[in-house]
Amino acid sequence: MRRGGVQTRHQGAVHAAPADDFADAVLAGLSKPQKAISSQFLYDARGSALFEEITGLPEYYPTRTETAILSAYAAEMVDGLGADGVLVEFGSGSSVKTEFLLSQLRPGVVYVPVDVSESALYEAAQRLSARFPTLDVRPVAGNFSHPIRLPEDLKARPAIGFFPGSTIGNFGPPDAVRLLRSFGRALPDVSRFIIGVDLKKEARRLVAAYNDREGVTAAFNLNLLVRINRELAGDFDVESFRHEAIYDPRAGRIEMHLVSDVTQDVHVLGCRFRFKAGESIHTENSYKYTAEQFREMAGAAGWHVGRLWTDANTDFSVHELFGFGKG
Ligand code: SAH
Ligand code: AVI
Repeated sequence: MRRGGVQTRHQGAVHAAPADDFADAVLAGLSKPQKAISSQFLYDARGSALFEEITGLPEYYPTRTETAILSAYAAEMVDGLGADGVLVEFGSGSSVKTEFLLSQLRPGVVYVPVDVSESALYEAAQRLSARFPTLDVRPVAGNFSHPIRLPEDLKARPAIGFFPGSTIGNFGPPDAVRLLRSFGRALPDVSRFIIGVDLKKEARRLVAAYNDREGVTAAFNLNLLVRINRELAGDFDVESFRHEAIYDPRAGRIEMHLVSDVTQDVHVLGCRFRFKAGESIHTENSYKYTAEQFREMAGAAGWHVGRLWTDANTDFSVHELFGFGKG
């Protein structure tokens, strides 16, 4: 590992991207015929901690598989990025995987983690600053679906964008293309982009990954109701809802739902919402793409496709893309 003598710096997170309003999203989402709340709201402090627990579960293969790919090929992935380089990570969470890339980078590099979860951002920034004393960490708190503006002094520097975890899978094809295009605009011209994408596989393994035996994914999903009760004066009887994860083979996605066991009324910010027994709130999609499908989407978003790294079992893929300027 190469480290120099520059002082580590990380200030508080910059709110460069507006966070979506939780209250608006919940009130609008519970008013739809199929109740739905965007998965970005699963990540309060408890949700981020539960997600970290998920990453260690035996059924949840994506994290360990992608980690193995990154640890084997990190040097190739960041080769050529010099001391004036910038690493921008979208949905950085705990930034654990990032350490593989950072270990290969030179002193002077700036790391910009972007995440909606402030607790995850701060914890990661502190850990990374301790481990990489020369790293300049500049956290950005906010929704990466909104246009992200890099700090002025970084705009013209060589950059690598990093989007691991198959978080792109939480977006269906049209939204995924929009997001990839917007990341291209956020990054300086002629950037490289490294992105992890979970691959299609048999339904049984997928369903197990989102329905673990210990019930951690259930707790992660149900925590959304706990968050609504706490932050939005909700009165969800959390015990009367259950976690459900189903695979829709036609859409090629896992859907997470919170299903009401009984007919009941729930109140949020003084508004009443009726649930029939068996009715659900749709809380997350997790699309599984083939490598070819993903490359097509990346091309449609204006990226040029580069190298592809996978594990021996082809469970997970990490793609290299090249940027195009500000088109
Ligand atoms: N990159 C990490 C974490 C993946 S979990 C890994 O690979 O393990 C998804 C992360 O994206 C969470 O930290 C969550 O807070 C963040 N996230 C989800 N939706 C987001 C959004 N719309 N804007 C910004 N961050 C988001
Ligand atoms: C962050 N995202 C890609 C995870 C996924 O697999 O869709 C979130 C998750 N949901 C349930 N388990 C993990």
